[in-house]
Amino acid sequence: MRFPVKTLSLAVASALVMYGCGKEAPPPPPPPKAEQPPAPPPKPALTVKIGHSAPLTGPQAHLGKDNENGARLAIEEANAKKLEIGGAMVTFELLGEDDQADPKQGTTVAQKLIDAKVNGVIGHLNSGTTIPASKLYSDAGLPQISPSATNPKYTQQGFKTAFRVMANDEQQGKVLGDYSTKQLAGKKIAIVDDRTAYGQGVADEFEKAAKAGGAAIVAREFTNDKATDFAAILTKIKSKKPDMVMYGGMDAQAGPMAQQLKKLGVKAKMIFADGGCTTEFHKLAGDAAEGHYCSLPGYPLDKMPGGKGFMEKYKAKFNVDIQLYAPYAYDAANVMIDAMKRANSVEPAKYLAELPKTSFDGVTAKITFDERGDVKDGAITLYQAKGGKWETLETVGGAAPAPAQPAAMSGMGGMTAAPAQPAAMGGMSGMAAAPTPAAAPAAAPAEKK
Ligand code: ABU
Repeated sequence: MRFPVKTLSLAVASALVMYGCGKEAPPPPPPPKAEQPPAPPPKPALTVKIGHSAPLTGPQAHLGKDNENGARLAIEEANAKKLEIGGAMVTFELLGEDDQADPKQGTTVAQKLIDAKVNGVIGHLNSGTTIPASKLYSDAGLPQISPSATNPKYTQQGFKTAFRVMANDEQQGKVLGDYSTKQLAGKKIAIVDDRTAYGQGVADEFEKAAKAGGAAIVAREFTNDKATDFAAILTKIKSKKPDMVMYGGMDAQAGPMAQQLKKLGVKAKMIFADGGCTTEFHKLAGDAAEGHYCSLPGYPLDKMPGGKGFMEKYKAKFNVDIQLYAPYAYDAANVMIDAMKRANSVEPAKYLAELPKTSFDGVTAKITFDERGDVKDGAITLYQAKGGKWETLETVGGAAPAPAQPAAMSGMGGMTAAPAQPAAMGGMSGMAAAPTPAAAPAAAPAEKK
């Protein structure tokens, strides 16, 4: 098509006139986009296995499950916080094993956990399993924190890997012996133990303290941790006319023993340490529980900041009350995770170096360790069975807790310390004699030998 030159010139001219009359020029093309920095790659995910071992079958199954629940609660709370450790997003996984409270099974389970490449172990529940297992964990360089094993030998073997969060039986046996002779004026005392590392050990410590307090040990008998019939030994004991009967063992035996003592017409009061200081004792003994005594490491849980909060959380999650050691297992797991955070590593060798420097506000205590791995300044509280509950008598030793916060404020997570038991048992009407706290030392980090 051809246009006359004149027509074309007019069109160009009128276009120029239009732009010249204020019409916007088309926008300049956008500058080339600056390079965006690439999104950082997601943090790698890391699953960290924490082993747990306790009796989950047999007469102590209720206690073993309680321990496992305590450790599980700590781990689930840590997972909810989405922790980053050593550059990885860490998820903890609890590997729970049943050692049946049997020393041989304890070492089998220990080897199984080592083979499963757990990064640490919470357990075991019993001294009889904890002590032999501790050699395997030590050889494997694997940190172990027992919530409940109280035989002194556990931390006296020189293993850098062994820790516990509960005062031991040198302390507990002595407190029970002193209380029996001084407060209860025991003069003729019979002792029965279950021949376990715990039962025999605490009975031995009690015997030393009771003798030092001027009492005569009129009988020393033993049973085992599966027995329920004590007629033969209690009949012998009756003939010695004791004014007290000390039992070194667990609630599954202490309960029936109390019943059988009553049936035999023995008026002497029983006294025992933490293994019998449970709600289960009341269930098993029935009205024969009345008036007997027990002790438990730590302050009453409901007197500790964070204690009531823990009880409520535990009940809400598991729909059962605390049996005995769950708060200690909760603390033990939290102490292990805290050491990993401080080390910025979940590798056993690295966070093990942080464990002796622990200073952790647990629900059972402000947890720091001495040079052996025992909890420092462990308190012992005495209780008496009254009306189907354990009532607090007094607390000996330990640093006094700060006043308990209302449950709503006490929220877990950073918490402060507290002992477990009797509160869970429904008891704990008020704590009696405030301890004579040895001033809480400004803990220099313990050097594990
Ligand atoms: N603490 C008494 C029960 C556990 C144990 O040491 O065997």
